[in-house]
Amino acid sequence: MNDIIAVGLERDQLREAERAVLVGINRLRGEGLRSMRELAQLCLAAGAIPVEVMVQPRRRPDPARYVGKGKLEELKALRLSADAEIVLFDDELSPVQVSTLIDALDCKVLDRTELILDIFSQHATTREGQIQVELAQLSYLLPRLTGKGRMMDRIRGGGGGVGGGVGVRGPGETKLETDRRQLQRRMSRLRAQLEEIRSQREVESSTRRGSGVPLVSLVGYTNAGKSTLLNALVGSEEVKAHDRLFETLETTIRRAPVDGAEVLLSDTVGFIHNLPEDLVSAFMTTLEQLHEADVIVHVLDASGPWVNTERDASELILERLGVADKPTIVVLNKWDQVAGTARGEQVLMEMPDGLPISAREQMGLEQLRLLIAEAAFAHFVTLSLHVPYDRMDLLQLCREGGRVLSEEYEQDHVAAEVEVDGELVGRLKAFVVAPG
Ligand SMILES: Nc1nc2c(ncn2[C@@H]2O[C@H](COP(=O)(O)OP(=O)(O)OP(=O)(O)O)[C@@H](O)[C@H]2O)c(=O)[nH]1
Ligand SMILES: [Mg+2]
Repeated sequence: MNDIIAVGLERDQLREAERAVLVGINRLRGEGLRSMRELAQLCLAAGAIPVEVMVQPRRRPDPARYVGKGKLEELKALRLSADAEIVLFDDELSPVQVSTLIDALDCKVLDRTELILDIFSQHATTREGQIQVELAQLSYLLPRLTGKGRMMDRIRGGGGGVGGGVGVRGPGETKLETDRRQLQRRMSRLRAQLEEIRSQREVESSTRRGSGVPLVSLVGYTNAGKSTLLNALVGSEEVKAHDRLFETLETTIRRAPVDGAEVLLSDTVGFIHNLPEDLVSAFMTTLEQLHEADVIVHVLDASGPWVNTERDASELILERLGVADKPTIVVLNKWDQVAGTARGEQVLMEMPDGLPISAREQMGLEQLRLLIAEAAFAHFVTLSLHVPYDRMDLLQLCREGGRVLSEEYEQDHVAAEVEVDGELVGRLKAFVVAPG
């Protein structure tokens, strides 16, 4: 695990971090390994250190204990010898499983969904993000509040004392102790607040639509390099990029130059395999602007061994969001890592539709800009204009909402070729000349 640990946590975080044993079952050959590696990365992103891994080959989890009876004994010993405060399970656990596991292991027991929720709550910075995370946490907890207080045991971590740590952030104890009805009231209040933020966003987006600037959305598996790519295309360090899962939670929109024009570029929350249902609905708002995207850029980490699986998982989510039909450009990012290797060749053969780029090394970005411009302005019309010098404002409008392909300054007008759409076409009518 050392290679993973080295990249995830800062030095001072390492000292205080809790230690975790990771547990999973290997349903299909190989798939278990991928999933466990991802669980280790999630663990690091949440601020804990994976110290031991246990994988039991079986078709499905045991309904009462997740693993088999003998394996649970082994796990107990492993947790003690590894001196770990947390045992992390790779699937969502049922209340019965949680109860049995806490009794047997006498430590903090967390599942994959809680881990993701924990990371989200650490990374949410805007009010909207925080509300969404709290909503997701509450809807995860609600069906699990069975009255036996097991949930609290689990959060407190068996007899392990209180205090901060993984899986404890978020709604907090006092809120959990209140009854279901109060939780539900809290949830409807949060939904109302979200609704308000959403209507505000409606206003903003209709202003944007009026401006006619195409919206290009970067999507893809978490850690694929979306934020790095946004920064590279915008030409500044706008968004934090970090080798950590779910670094970005909130949507950022920036203007970016492409081949003689500008587009709006948006960065979004990363996708992950088995995205918990609660989170899918909670983050719908964030992902909703994908419906408005004119073009989607699907960013893949071509250097990782799981590029196919990650592409499938992301495409599934795009389908569920109802945006799979939009014009999509697939980019094979981190190409600097695989250029000229057999691995690179294989990826190219399997994904001939992918454009190899490196966001970090700024390779292939010119071609990507061309592809984006082509897709974003596909429905625009090209006009040849003679614009009088006292109507230069019109050319400015073309620049903002479309593209100025050429301009020549002549005696009493500017001869320009522009690409525009919408109402701008009508406003330019008086100045259109026959081409040539
Ligand atoms: N070698 C290499 N590394 C890259 C490239 N692009 C991004 N990275 C690295 O990959 C890691 C993740 O990059 P991010 O841009 O944060 O990824 P993201 O898709 O925004 O991730 P989330 O916001 O967590 O979903 C960072 O350590 C980047 O430096 C690239 O072209 N080549
Ligand atoms: Mg990001």
